[in-house]
This record gives sequence, C-alpha cells and structure tokens, in this order.
Amino acid sequence: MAFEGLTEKLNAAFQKLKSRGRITESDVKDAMRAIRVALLEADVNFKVARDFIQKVSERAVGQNVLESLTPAQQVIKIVNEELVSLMGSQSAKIKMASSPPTVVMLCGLQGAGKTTNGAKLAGMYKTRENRRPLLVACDVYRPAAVEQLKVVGKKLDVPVFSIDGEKDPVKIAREAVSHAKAHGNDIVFLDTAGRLHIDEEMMDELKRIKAAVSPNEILFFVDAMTGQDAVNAAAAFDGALSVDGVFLTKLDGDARGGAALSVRAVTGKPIKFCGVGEKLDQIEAFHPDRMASRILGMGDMLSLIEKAQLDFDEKKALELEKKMRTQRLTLTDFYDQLVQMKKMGSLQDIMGMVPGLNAKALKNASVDEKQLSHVEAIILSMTVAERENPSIINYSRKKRIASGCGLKIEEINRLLKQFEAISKMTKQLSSMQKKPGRKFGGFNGPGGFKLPF
Ligand SMILES: Nc1nc2c(ncn2[C@@H]2O[C@H](COP(=O)(O)OP(=O)(O)OP(=O)(O)O)[C@@H](O)[C@H]2O)c(=O)[nH]1
Ligand SMILES: [Mg+2]
Repeated sequence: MAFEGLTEKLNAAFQKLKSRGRITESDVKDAMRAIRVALLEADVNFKVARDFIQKVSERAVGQNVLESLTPAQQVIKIVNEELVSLMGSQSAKIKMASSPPTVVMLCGLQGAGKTTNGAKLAGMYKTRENRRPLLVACDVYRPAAVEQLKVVGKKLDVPVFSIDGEKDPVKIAREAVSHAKAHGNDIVFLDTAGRLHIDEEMMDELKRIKAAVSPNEILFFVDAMTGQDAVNAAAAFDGALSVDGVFLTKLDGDARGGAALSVRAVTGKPIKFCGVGEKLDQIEAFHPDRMASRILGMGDMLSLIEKAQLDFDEKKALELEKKMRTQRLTLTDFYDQLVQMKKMGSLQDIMGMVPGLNAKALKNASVDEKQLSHVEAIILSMTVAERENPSIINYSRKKRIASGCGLKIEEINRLLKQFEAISKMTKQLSSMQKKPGRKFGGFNGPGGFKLPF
C-alpha cells in the first residue's frame, strides 16, 4: 500500500514524543525535523514540505501544546488536520452539466491510467448514479488504444464511441457529443491520447478538443508512483488547460505518496478520485480526511465501514424488494428497518472516534433517537398477530398497546398511519411493471428502504 514508508517514519517521530512525559520546545523541533525528512523521502515537493512544517510548528507553539497534558497527542492532532487541509479538506465531485450530456475530458501522460480509470468512472456513474455513460476513443495514435477501450467498455456494458479510420480526435470528440445527445447518454468520457513527455503537439491537440466541445470537467490523471514528475506534469497540464480536478491512479502500489500530498498544494486543484487496482471496480472517491488517517497509520476505517454498510444495505434492500413485490410488508419488517437504523447510531459513535472527520457530516448522519425508541417500544408491545396484520388493531388493542409501552394512543395512531402510507406505496410499486435496468422500484434509493421520518 502506498504511504507505508511515510507512515512508519511519522509514527517513529510521534513515538519519540510520546515517550517523554513533558516535552520541550527542542523535542518539538526535533519531531518537526523528522517529519520534514519523512515528507521529503516520500517525494513530497520540497516547498510543500517546508510550508507544511511551518504551519504545524506555528500552531504547536500558538496553542500551548507544551503545557497541555498530552502534548504528543496534540502534535499528532495538528499534523492530522494540516494533512487534511493540504489534500483539500473535503471530497469533490464531478460538476454535472445543467443540460446533459456532461462532458468529461480525461488527460494525462502516457500510462497514467486514463483508459482504465476512465472506464472505472463510467462504470461507477452507471451503477451508483443510474447514469447512461458513453466512452469515447479519442486516442488515434496507439494502434491498440481503441480496442483497449472497447474491451473495458464491454466488460462494464458501457457503449464505446469510435470512428474507424478517423485520424482527427477533435472531430471524434465533437461527433461523440452529438451521438450522446441523440442517444440519451448523459455523461461522456473522452479518453485522449497520452504522450511520454509533455509536448506542444499533445497540448495543442487537447486545447483544440477543449475548444471544440467545452467539457464540463477536465480531469488530469496522475500515477501516484511518479513522484516529483507528477507534480511538474500536473502544473503543466493545468497551465495549458486549466484542469478541474485530479484523478490519482495506482494508489495500491508501493508509491511513496508524495504526489498525493503535493499535487493539490501545487496546482490548487482537488484530487477527486483514486484508482486502487487494475480491476474495473477498484475506484474510490478521494477523501482527504480518510487519506490523512491512512497516512498517520490509523487505518482507513471509514472506507471499510462504508463498504460493510453498502453490502449490508444491499442485501436488506433485496429482501425488502422481494417482500414488496409479494405485497406482504408487515410491522415486523418495519421493526427490522428500525434495528438497522439503530445500528447506524452505533456507527455514528465509531465515526466520532475517527480523527479529522468533520462535525457537520456527523450531524447529518444523526437520527432522532427518541422517536426511534418510541416506535420500537410500540411495536414490541404488539402481539405477533398484530405485527403481521396491523389492520386488526382496533381501539381496545390500541389501549392495551399504549399501556404496554407507556405512550399515548395518538403515538400509536401516528405509527400506524405511517405504516399504512408505506404499505400503499408498496402496493403501487408491486403493481407497477418493473423497469428494466433498475434494481429497486424507485423510491428506496441507495440506502435501501427508508422509514418515513
Ligand atoms: N495497480 C494499478 N494499476 C493500474 C491502475 N490504473 C491503471 N493501471 C494500470 O496501468 C496501466 C496503464 O493504464 P492505461 O489506462 O492504459 O493508461 P493510459 O493513461 O490510458 O495510457 P495511454 O493511453 O498509453 O496514454 C495498465 O496496465 C493498467 O492496468 C491502478 O489504479 N492500480
Ligand atoms: Mg489510454
């Protein structure tokens, strides 16, 4: 994995600090020197490393770290926060066009990973965002380039646009956009040709493509393994084309990580995605906060949690979909959903422990604990028969349930109303013909079936 060396050296520096009870200014200076060397050895641009150390040192002095009870932890915290801000503070997405198609132009040096990762992007937008991508073969130089794109397109079931024998990539790009408009492709990825080194001819070609189709997004692809050269290339591409974002590839390799840490600082452009393997699903949105915890050796906990959550939801959602189609939704199912949401509550606790996670994201993920516990109490006070068939719940049953859970009858009525609304939607869904290509009926988005509050 990338960053191993850096992680090791940073931890050695922190360990040294931790081993002292009280630390002095010269201990901090030593630590800063060690961090600076670690950054440079990881191929971080020297100006970036210098600025970084300066910021961390200033903050460490300004916040009276030395007087605090846990000085080493304070230093680690500051380093973490500065790493996050170095890499961009928050994750960024592709800007979508107000009227489709969104045109994304992929550029970068030869072998950077444009074709492979461009395909990954198309696959991601297709499956996760329900888009209809089009891959476009603008590389007319390398003999096998068009074929390579067709192979990956086929694997992902994403159409590939090419013009046999056409030697003008500008014309291909222009016709591809018209083709997309005519065929309902709402996001277009232009796979351009790379060159070994930056040369005028290539830049000129890219500029002409840009002028011809005015892409909504120009993504610069950079191989994380290439270190300093990557930074120079990024600056050159940005100067010529004014790129919108960076796609960092091959982060799974033993890259020293300098590119990830410098590219954003040097160009001011955010890293939006990263490639983490040769397979076509090995793509991740780039999260600076997560990357910082990865670098500091705290593991990429959030990505793991997110993945587990995704798998879990998908299974549950499939079960529910089956239920919905057979029109047999019960309060027991409702209750299962509740338990799932409660699990997210504990997930929130875990997230709270991850350094660098912003408070706003945590707040957005929060659920109203009180409301949830009421619904839970009501359902638990029902008999199995009532849960399976809520229509039998008459006034006297309601009174019994209310006294069982210690809540008012109004609360029980409210829950039953919500449940009825869901059941209605369920019936509508099941009577609707299933649209091809859409996994779940439509109202239960990627998070699966949702409770109505
Ligand atoms: N391990 C790993 N390999 C990758 C990743 N992305 C791309 N590769 C590999 O890198 C090589 C080059 O990738 P391409 O997608 O062909 O690169 P390109 O930028 O299109 O290259 P040109 O078209 O020649 O300019 C291929 O062998 C890919 O399989 C990644 O994230 N991890
Ligand atoms: Mg290519």
